[in-house]
Amino acid sequence: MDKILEKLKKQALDEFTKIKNSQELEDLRIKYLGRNGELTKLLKELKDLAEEEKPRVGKLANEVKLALAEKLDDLSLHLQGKAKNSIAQATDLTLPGQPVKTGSLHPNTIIQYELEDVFKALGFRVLEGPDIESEYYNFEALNIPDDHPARDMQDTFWLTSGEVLKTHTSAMQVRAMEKYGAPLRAIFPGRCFRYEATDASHDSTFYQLEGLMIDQNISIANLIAVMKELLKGVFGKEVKVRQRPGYFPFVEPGFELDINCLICGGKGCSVCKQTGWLELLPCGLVHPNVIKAGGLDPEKYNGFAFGLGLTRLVMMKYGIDDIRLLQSGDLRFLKQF
Ligand code: FA5
Repeated sequence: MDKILEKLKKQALDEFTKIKNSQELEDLRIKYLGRNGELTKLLKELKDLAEEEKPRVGKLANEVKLALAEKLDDLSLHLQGKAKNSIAQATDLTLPGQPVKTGSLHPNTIIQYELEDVFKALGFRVLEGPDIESEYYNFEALNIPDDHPARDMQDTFWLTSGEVLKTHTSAMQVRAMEKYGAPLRAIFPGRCFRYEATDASHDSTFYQLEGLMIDQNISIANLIAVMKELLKGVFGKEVKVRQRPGYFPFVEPGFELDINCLICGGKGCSVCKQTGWLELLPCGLVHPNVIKAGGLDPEKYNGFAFGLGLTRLVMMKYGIDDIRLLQSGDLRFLKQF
């Protein structure tokens, strides 16, 4: 038995010298020390030895087992060290960094951030509202009761819960007054949803940026001054605009501010529906009923509001002739910004 053990030890240690990787190491561990390994089998035979032989041979067998296990552990550490070294060698920390491909801001976001800066400089705070809105804030609080024909002006996505996908950022007006009271200067950029047939200037999902100023003695002159500042901030130059009366139940009086179409220079195209003008900035003085819904006294406070078509403004700024490109997710389009 002594000779068999010595022979097995030598054979195993010889084989261990040829190990090149951790898989081979594991295979040899199983071959000699595994449950059915060669040494394990010999150990099982110890019980058949004569009683006086058992202690000596048992001790020797244990020494062989320990020697093999120790050698395998050493080899395992050696292999791990080699793996680490090869990674360290492959990474030369003195080399210059490789450029990482990054995304870029969506044109809508670029203009939204620019406008936020313009308005923050004018003392406006930036607020955001929910996309799923209650019927109350989207319509009723804005002086559009259930049976009012103005509800038909906006084709609405109704949810089975009775809520709506926000059709306009005006839905934030009363929420803001309730939360911040007066005086108040705030803008609410946000995504809007309408159940509309799409064309070059209409999408079912688009962005607006609402502005609201509530204080004492606010006039149309304040409104126009802010509108001019807004357009100057985006275009960096004077742009041709026209103002005409507009009807919205939540303002009185109400206006539409149209911008001369910058796609065709006012000659007429599919974006401006051949009129040379694009409806961009409806606005007006906040209706007393809306001020009341916001928890404020309309005898004391008044204000103006506007609902900028942010997506259309982006089109004008960058000369984009189809609104649908903006939500297309087409990288060839997006990479240009
Ligand atoms: C409104 O949504 C009012 N809440 C705006 C308002 C606010 C009026 C405050 C008075 C005071 P209107 O439905 O016209 O109004 O939409 C406002 C702007 O959003 C439009 O001028 C247009 O630029 C843009 N818009 C409307 N529908 C779409 C659409 N389907 N696709 C892209 N832009 C749209």
